[in-house]
Amino acid sequence: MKTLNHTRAVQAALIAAVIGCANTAALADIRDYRFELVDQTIKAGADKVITVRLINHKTGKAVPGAVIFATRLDMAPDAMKEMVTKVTPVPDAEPGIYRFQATFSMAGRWQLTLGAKIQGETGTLENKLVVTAQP
Ligand SMILES: [Cu+2]
Repeated sequence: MKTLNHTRAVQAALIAAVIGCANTAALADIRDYRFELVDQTIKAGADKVITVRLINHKTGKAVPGAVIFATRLDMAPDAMKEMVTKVTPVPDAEPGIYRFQATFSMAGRWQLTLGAKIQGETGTLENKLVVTAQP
């Protein structure tokens, strides 16, 4: 009886390990996605629109319907992390395309941080993109 219980415990541990692996695999899926800048540069000034594309880089397909819940735009790439500008989402025109309006008060490199949830995927996508504002 003791041996049987022991075997069961080992089986339970193995099942737990397998489930653990499955969870890791699901979390890894979120890494198949990324945002890409449609234009690497933008004109400095008020109310400029940044356009990004969300793709699954395994399939190469555009991904519509992502819920973007965190955005930040700052000049961290030019050592001005404290220089932050407000980011306003603009309703997306085409599937897989996401637009954000912001004021680029200064020429230089700006880092856009996006947090997103993707339909059917566990976990959160976090992406940082660097856009250059030109004078
Ligand atoms: Cu600056």
